Amino acid sequence: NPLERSLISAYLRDEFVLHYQPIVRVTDRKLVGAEALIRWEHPESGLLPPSRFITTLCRSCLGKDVGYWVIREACKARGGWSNLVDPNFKISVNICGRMFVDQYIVSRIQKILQDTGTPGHFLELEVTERIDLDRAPHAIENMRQLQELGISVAFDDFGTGFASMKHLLDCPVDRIKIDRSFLSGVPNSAVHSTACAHLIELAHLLDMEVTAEGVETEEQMKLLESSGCTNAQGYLFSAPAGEDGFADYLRERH
Ligand code: G
Ligand code: G
Ligand code: MN
Ligand code: NA
Repeated sequence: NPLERSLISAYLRDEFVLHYQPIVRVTDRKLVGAEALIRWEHPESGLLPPSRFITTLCRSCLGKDVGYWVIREACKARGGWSNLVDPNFKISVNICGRMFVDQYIVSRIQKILQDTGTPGHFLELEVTERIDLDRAPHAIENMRQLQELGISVAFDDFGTGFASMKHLLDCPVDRIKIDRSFLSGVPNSAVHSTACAHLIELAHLLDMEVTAEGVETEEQMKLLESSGCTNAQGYLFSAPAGEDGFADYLRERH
């Protein structure tokens, strides 16, 4: 697979970078965290978004290594922002579902936390794909052990995955992230607005927090406020920015 070969050389040449998008609390818009989003600084094509390579990367032999590299980079960046953010500011990292299947995931992440001096509660793992729990029953045990380290687990793109409801009930999840396709219909589509409000209500009934993704307008914020949504993320606050750009954003807010 030629893409896979290019990805390997990209990793060896250090061409992956992380961008960061702020996450704010809905009630007062206080900055509570950021999501790390991978990009590939391609020498000829420029900055490539994850949609161009993430599926192949996750399936490749490099998937786990890059996954741990992302966690390490994000923890280092979080450490560098300590004077600019709240002590509870979380850095959220997307990980392929299959990483929970890695029998060493707990010790490898524990090592990253130690090496970078990161308390567990600084880190949130976003699970982007469905984990095959029948084939990997220990994935849930790994999740619980990570939570014992203070790390939180979020279900990403919630509402779009196959059998996501059953999945939600089976996994010890702290938060759901409502996919931006739901917000995109607010306020024009009554169906989308209703679905959004009910997803938030469902999460609360299950004792989970909710981050709404793709928030672009004040009208969307009104719905999130009235539904009691915990956090919001989207262009209304900021697009994802490179590490320097994000640090500038933090300094401006500070
Ligand atoms: O930044 P952008 O909106 O293009 O990201 C699209 C999607 O790519 C994200 O929603 C996320 O699901 C996925 N993604 C981004 N960064 C990473 C990463 O570091 N690892 C994995 N596995 N997925 C990522
Ligand atoms: O993890 P996930 O795939 O959900 O990552 C979020 C993606 O959505 C990022 O690639 C980011 O660039 C994109 N994004 C972030 N905020 C907005 C927004 O307000 N509107 C739209 N259309 N896309 C967004
Ligand atoms: Mn995500
Ligand atoms: Na998402």
